[in-house]
Amino acid sequence: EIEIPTYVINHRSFNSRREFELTLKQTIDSMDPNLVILAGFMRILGSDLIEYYLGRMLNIHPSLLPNYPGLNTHARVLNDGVKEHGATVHFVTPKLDAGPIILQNRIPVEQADTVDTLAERVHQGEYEIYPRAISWFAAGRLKLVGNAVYLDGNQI
Ligand code: NHR
Repeated sequence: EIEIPTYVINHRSFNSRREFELTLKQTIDSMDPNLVILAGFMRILGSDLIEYYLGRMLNIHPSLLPNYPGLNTHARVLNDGVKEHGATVHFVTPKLDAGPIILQNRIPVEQADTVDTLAERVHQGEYEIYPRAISWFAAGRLKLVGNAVYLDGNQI
């Protein structure tokens, strides 16, 4: 059994994004992490924080980036009638959902899909690719060099 320390930081208890992000940074750094992973994180982060964790912060986004950055991706995919959807693991950079891509999981969009059924299948794919990318990083196999992603020394 492992115990994972948990801290809750409510952005609504701060007067500015800057103050929220300072507390976020201090809290994260108190744990001296090798890697920071966003999971369902819904606040746009300022470039100071992003630059500070550059190359050691990942996000998983529910679309096949660069398609559908931002919010409400499943509804937008259904509305556009596109045939393929999925999830993307990427390094976080100041430009929203635009950081270098590490892994993607693709799923077909079915005629009968709703936002809920699509979200469920996208999630199943996320459970495969996020642990894979994280374990690559933990093993020292994954690196961000400039805007390029390297796995085992080879650019991907
Ligand atoms: N910050 C930076 N600088 N770069 C990225 O790539 C980021 C980021 C912060 C979060 C996750 C992202 C996603 O996976 C993420 C990537 C929230 C919004 C957003 O519009 C956009 C993208 C993502 C997460 N947030 C609103 C805001 O004003 C609030 C929305 C809400 O509360 O419902 O922060 O999609």
